[in-house]
Amino acid sequence: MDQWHKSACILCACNCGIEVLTEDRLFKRIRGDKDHVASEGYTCNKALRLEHYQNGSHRLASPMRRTGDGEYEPISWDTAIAEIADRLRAVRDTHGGDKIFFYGGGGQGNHLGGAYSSALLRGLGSRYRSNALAQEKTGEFWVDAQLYKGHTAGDFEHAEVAVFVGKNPWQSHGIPRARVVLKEIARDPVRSLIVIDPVRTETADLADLHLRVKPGTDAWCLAAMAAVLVQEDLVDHDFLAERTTGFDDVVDTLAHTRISDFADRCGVGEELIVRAARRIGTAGSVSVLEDLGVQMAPHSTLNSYVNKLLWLLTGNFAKQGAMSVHSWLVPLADHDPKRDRRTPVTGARIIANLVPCNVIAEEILTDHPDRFRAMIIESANPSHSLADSQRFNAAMAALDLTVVIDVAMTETARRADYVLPAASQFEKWEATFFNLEFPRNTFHLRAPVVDPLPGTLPEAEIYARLVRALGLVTAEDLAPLHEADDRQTYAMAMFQVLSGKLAPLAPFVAYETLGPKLPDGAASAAVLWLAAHKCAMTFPDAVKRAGHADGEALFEAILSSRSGVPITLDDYAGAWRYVGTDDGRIHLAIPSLLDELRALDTPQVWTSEEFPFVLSAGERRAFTANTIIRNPEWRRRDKRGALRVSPQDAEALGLRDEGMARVTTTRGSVEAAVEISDRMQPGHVALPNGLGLDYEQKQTGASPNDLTDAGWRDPIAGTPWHKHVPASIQAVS
Ligand SMILES: Nc1nc2c(c(=O)[nH]1)N[C@H]1C(S)=C(S)[C@@H](COP(=O)(O)OP(=O)(O)OC[C@H]3O[C@@H](n4cnc5c(=O)[nH]c(N)nc54)[C@H](O)[C@@H]3O)O[C@H]1N2
Ligand SMILES: Nc1nc2c(c(=O)[nH]1)N[C@H]1C(S)=C(S)[C@@H](COP(=O)(O)OP(=O)(O)OC[C@H]3O[C@@H](n4cnc5c(=O)[nH]c(N)nc54)[C@H](O)[C@@H]3O)O[C@H]1N2
Ligand code: SF4
Ligand SMILES: [Mo]
Repeated sequence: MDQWHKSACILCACNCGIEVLTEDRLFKRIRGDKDHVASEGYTCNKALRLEHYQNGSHRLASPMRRTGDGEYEPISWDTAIAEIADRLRAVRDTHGGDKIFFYGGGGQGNHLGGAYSSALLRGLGSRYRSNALAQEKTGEFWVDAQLYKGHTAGDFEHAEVAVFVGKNPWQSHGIPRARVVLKEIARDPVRSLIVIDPVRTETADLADLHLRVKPGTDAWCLAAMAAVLVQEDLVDHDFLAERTTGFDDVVDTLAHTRISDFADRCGVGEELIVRAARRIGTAGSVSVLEDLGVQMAPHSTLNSYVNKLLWLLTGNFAKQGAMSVHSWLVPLADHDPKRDRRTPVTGARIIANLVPCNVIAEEILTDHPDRFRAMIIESANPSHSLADSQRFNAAMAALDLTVVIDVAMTETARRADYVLPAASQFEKWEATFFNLEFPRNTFHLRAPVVDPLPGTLPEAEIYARLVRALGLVTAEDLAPLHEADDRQTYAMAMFQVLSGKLAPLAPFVAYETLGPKLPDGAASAAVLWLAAHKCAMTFPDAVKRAGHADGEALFEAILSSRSGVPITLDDYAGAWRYVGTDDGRIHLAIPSLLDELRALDTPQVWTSEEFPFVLSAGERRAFTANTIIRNPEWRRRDKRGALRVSPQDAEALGLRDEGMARVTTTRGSVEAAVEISDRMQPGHVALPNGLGLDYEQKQTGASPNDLTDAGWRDPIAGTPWHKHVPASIQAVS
């Protein structure tokens, strides 16, 4: 029978609430959920096409074992679990559990299952993991950890001035109800929208001030803006004196910056830079969001730092319309700058507990005794999404064991020893930990929309079966929790677990003992019971203000609400409570980055005679969604994933609209359809992300990481410079 079911869109970190009208297993119609706690009915064009994720020939319905090069045979779940457990045990016993590497743990919509992976891995003695955050956000996390030990959110809903740096929220979102909020700001004569982007994006079209930098030169642009604030004394002296340290060191560096030279370097008129800085320096409130345009380009970590100085120097923190540090249900990142962990082979810095994506292959393709020997990959497609696909594939082939857990036979799955089919995000209890808002932070636990595709399992059950097969927990360990017949006794028994040797396996313990008692088959939600209690203990007042008496009440609210719930509520000044520094102040001086800032006096260029163009490899567009939807039919426009080129370059190169071009870099060469676009500036070309996927044996578009080099990365965080790949372009006749 036809029925509407509440769920959420899984195509970007906003996870807008949706309602799905099903007919059998088909998604007949999709609309925004007006009751949703964060999105309030909003969706963009992409959510309506989720049928192409849910159903299609890409779906896996049986565990598979590799029999030869690219050949697989279906096997039963029992066989798969027994064999994988044996082979994990063998790696642990021969080389040590720390040689088992984990990649993924959730994409844009599915983090609940990943919460159980840590139980399996820590139970095996594994210590190293990574995911996509370590190719985009770890530089920013590192800066955050020095400045205030927390993660920030902007209040764009109320900001007088909204600034987007290397970010195109019209297409990529990243803030709730992005298009509505952008239009409101653009319409309001009192408010201003500032965009820093080499491309005239849809967001830039709405901007009051578009600082159209030359690609890769944001460090000069941002430094010039910060220098205007200092040199024209547009800083907030009271805020800086009362709430921060290190201001003098920042002034020492920026007082002498030659603003007009820096303006020349980044190709933005000095007058425009001064206007933008003055607008920020005199506004009642400013919110700023940076993203891949600066995080995946030269000076990435420095860009994050100087960008944050713009709002810190002007005191735009912990007030309406400005920036704040926010709460967590489950932290995405771990902010302890004192712990300097390094990877075992290359000695790369581990930030937020994540190995930089760009060194993973190097950690494996070596005869170093500490190299990784096995990899479990879940909810990620690193053969496609990591820099230098060829090298990552070679690394997979060099491992003793590779296991992929996915809904689809992806580029990565096709290289694994075992492939385990997961139930889709609409076939199980699911959630994300992208809960990044302030002053009201929210969480949404989704119930299944349809039954699991036969043959698939939710991740929580897959990890639990492996833990059981490995005998990491005994029946005796679980007995006291099984026996507890009310939540209070249960909590006491769990407290014992958390203070003993089984603590790392707590999510599994909760799944086994609390899971079966949860209503409607919501066993996978058991880990949220732990998270809710931890959240209520860490932020008791904010949780109470959100309407939950304690952790138990928070958990019950999460479990029973189908449109999400507020988890914490603060007043704006309350943002200071989330600042994690010992003295409660913001530490403005980061000496190594101030050195890098001073070194900007020396010009830098990354293109060459051989590779004269800057390629942005992986742009977000109206119909891209990482590699979450594989069927090319979902794309209403830009079906082939065009290479966008300026009219001037097209003419010089003899390129035709809809014709083909060859793009070549130090690492490879691809062909792509051409779109001539006056949004691009000369010398800059862009390919979309998520293209180059196989569907029914046919590949559509070019795969950006056939072109990228893992060595082309940030020196501090190891994050790739995908938005700035030197390339050459030729017309293909
Ligand atoms: N439609 C869609 N939305 C998505 C996704 C998707 O696949 N499709 N993916 C989601 C994910 S995982 C993420 S991380 C976000 C990313 O979201 P964004 O960071 O907004 O996405 P991009 O389009 O990769 O890059 C943003 C902008 O950087 C600009 N840029 C390129 N080079 C430079 C430069 O040198 N300087 C500056 N200042 N800008 C530059 C590009 O022109 C582009 O407008 O999007 C999320 N949302
Ligand atoms: N060149 C270049 N490379 C890039 C980028 C770029 O801009 N340029 N962007 C980078 C960024 S920001 C990101 S976030 C990454 C994204 O790349 P990845 O982190 O690799 O993730 P996705 O492409 O989102 O793939 C998600 C996978 O999860 C699977 N999946 C979907 N639902 C489920 C489920 O319920 N269970 C399981 N087990 N699997 C599921 C999908 O089939 C898919 O294989 O790409 C990065 N790579
Ligand atoms: S892709 Fe669109 S509808 Fe889906 S979560 Fe993101 S903004 Fe919302
Ligand atoms: Mo991302």
